[in-house]
Amino acid sequence: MKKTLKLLVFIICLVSMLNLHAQNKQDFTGLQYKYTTAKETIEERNQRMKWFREARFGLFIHWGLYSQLGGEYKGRVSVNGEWIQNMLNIPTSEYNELIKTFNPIKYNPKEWAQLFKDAGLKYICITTKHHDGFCLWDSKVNDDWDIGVTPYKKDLLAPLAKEVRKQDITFCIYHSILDWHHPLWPGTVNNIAAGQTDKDRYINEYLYPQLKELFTQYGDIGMIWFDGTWGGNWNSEDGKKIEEYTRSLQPSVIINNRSGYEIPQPKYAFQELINNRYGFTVRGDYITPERDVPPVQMPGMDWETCQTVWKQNTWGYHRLAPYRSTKELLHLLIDIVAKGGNLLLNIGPTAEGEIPVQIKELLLNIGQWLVVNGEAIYGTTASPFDKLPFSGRCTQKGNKLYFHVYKWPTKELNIPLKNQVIRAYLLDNPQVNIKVDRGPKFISLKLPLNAPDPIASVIVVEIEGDVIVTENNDTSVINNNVYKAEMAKLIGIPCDIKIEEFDNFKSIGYWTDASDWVEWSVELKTETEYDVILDMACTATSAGSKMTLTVADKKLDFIVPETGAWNKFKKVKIGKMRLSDGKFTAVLKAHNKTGKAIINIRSLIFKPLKL
Ligand code: H79
Repeated sequence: MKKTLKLLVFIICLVSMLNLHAQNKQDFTGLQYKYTTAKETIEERNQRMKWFREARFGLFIHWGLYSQLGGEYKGRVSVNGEWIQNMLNIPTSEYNELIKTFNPIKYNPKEWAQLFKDAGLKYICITTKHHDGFCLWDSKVNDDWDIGVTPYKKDLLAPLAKEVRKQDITFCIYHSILDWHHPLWPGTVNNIAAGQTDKDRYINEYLYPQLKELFTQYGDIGMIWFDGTWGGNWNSEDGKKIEEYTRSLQPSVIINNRSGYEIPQPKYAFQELINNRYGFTVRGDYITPERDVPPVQMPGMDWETCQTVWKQNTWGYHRLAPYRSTKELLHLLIDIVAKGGNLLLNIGPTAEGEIPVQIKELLLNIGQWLVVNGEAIYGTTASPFDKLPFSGRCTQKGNKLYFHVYKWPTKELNIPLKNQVIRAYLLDNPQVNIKVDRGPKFISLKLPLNAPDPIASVIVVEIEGDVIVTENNDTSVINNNVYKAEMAKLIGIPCDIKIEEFDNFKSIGYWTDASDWVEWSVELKTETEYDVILDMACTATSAGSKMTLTVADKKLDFIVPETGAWNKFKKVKIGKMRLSDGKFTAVLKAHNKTGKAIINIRSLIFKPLKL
């Protein structure tokens, strides 16, 4: 039975991979507009989306009864703070007690708003209600499970909306459609409240009236982040209706993709990488990859990655979870913006209403960087480069290219750019021009000795005309027959292989099951003999697995060599192949696994030999 299931999954995977050409970008222009429930012209849509597209950096706030537990209950720990009722199977009668003790007396929305301003945030999105159903405002259609019943009593949303708007920050709301507390919610798996469930009554008597309260009592809402349409028999029609209802309350509101309204799904050029990744389904006004950054740019698609400050999957406050570093979060923001998306960075205040000091520090560090470098983030668009020959990212605005340099070069910085350069300078010192030399492929910037910023230093290059990238970005290979990790199809039942990233390069990793394999669509321009090279890494203890590369009817067997470490990549020649020109599939399979994993791969390269 298990075997049949696996086979079925495998066939479905294969079918979904047909007709896909690996490429770096895919244009989605017009797609979301075509299926939107908003009645508007494309110009009106662009106008409505404008603030969101320019904002680039928002804050997610998860706050509720669960914040009191901080991930711990009666000596047991849940990885996830806001799911604790479900994760630790806390009896409803016990969880209900939390309403008697929620009293955020230290809540100071004015101070919060100041902190958010200092962090450089452009919008905030707060959980008005999470899956446990507790409401942060005193709802008229709820008399047992909202802030009005707690010792605190006062509405938490209005003062926050007011204070953040004073700081020019857009107020947005999160709202869970599923509700573990409400007896009418028809969710099966997660419905902790026992009752005579009735979806239509839940929608009409509870969900919609609550949305009406939120959209009529709190001024202009920038965006609503629906979540949790699973567990019940919520369907596309319900999704369409809730979008239409929401838009009828405030036509300019931006709606995320979790309303549940199904629109025809586009085939992504990199489908194999995003299959089943959470939040990629195209619905609403923009897509919401959760804890995940799309592997490449998606021009024409509005998107926002949400990620939490904690190193583990907790969104609500957690007492024990370690925090991410400033560097990690800044690089995350820069990477996202360089791909054309937004970052919605999540924090969880304590039940007393305090923002943990570690979070304050992270936010202020990011804010300090943005004071100097915000110009290179806000209102910018994605990088024109597929790849840069240094560790860093690029964003652009008008005739300015912003290079966010992670590793400061010891000599010059080379950029594969054809345009005339008007001038180049450091963003933290615009008065001083940087000397620019021009080579055949690159412009070369003579940088000062020391990096202005240890995490990311921004160099501005002002250019003439539309940006023109030098064709061949990769200097190491003739003919550009480089098949990168992100272009590979990862295959298995299920597939353990994943794409990871070291030093700014994507690589194939987690190849822990010898029955999984990878494939590339290869197109060769010349019939000749090729050196076949793998840019690869493997530890000494794992080296030695036997592999075969098959291209057309040619086979190449080799033993995986060691490079010293899983992140120490070397270009290794695995052999020669005589191949004709044309389109092929290059299939790389393993025969065995001698250590923890088989191999890590950045690229497969066919280097034509001179005749
Ligand atoms: O609000 C945050 C999550 O609680 C919510 N979306 C973000 C923004 C979310 N709800 N459900 N899911 C995400 C997907 C389901 C995840 C689960 Fe689990 C996996 C539920 C149980 C296992 C993650 C890990 C949540 C609890 C443990």
